[in-house]
Amino acid sequence: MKKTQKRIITINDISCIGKCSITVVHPILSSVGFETIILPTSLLSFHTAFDNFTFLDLTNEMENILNHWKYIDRKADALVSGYLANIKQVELVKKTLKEYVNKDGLYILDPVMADNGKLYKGFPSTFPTYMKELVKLAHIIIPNITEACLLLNKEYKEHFSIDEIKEMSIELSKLGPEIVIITGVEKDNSHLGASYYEKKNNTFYTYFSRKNNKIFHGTGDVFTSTFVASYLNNKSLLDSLKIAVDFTYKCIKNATYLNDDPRFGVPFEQNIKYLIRKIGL
Ligand code: PXL
Repeated sequence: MKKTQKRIITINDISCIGKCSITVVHPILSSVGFETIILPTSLLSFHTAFDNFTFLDLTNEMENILNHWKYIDRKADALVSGYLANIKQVELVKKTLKEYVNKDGLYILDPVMADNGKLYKGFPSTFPTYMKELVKLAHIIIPNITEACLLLNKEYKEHFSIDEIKEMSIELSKLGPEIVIITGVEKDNSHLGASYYEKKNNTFYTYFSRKNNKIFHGTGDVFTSTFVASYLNNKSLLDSLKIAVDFTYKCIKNATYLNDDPRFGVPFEQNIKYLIRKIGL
């Protein structure tokens, strides 16, 4: 057993059915050896891509929890934030970072709010402006292309060239983050993957797997958590990018075999052993 254990706070919703957010991020980070502390933003019967769902906004309870955590000193090495229920929760993420993450801790922001050119149900059009506040504080951000466009006030279109993705990454890094990872990058209409831009050495890199025509829910969360699982286990940035792309692709491939409704997400659970091997644990 290792003598130290990294501790990560995850801020995300609990969607009871339709694997995404906490039900994806938490098991993946736990399975690679991290202690996870959860701060749930909302509780839903199904995620919002279903036609109907119940929605319990947990903002008040988040405030209670954050005020209560001060009674026990247990700061985290990293914060990973995802789906927020409203604008007020942006302030609560800032409070978590300030009060419960070590000074040299890492903030990884997945600015969950949109895909395929559209904001998710329930988000006001002003939401990206508030999300930008968190971009300024994050060390690493992991937007998809739609979210990157919204953060830059750039119009979304079906296709972006790799040069345009690089330009957007550089623009986003100017807002603050040291590393910008963009997901859902396409090559030749046959490959899908992600890119990273690292500010300190001005490097840009893309990595792809084959593209699957069916789109499954929750794959952004699978990508973010496998990236964090690798990077915080001291894999290089490039290796972490490759592991996250390959793992996500493998899960999508398995999901097509199961032939389930894509809204129920991908069977990442069946690939956890593969992830552990890839990370070299
Ligand atoms: O995976 C993104 C996500 C997370 N949480 C909820 C969602 C979505 C995307 O639709 O609805 C509740």
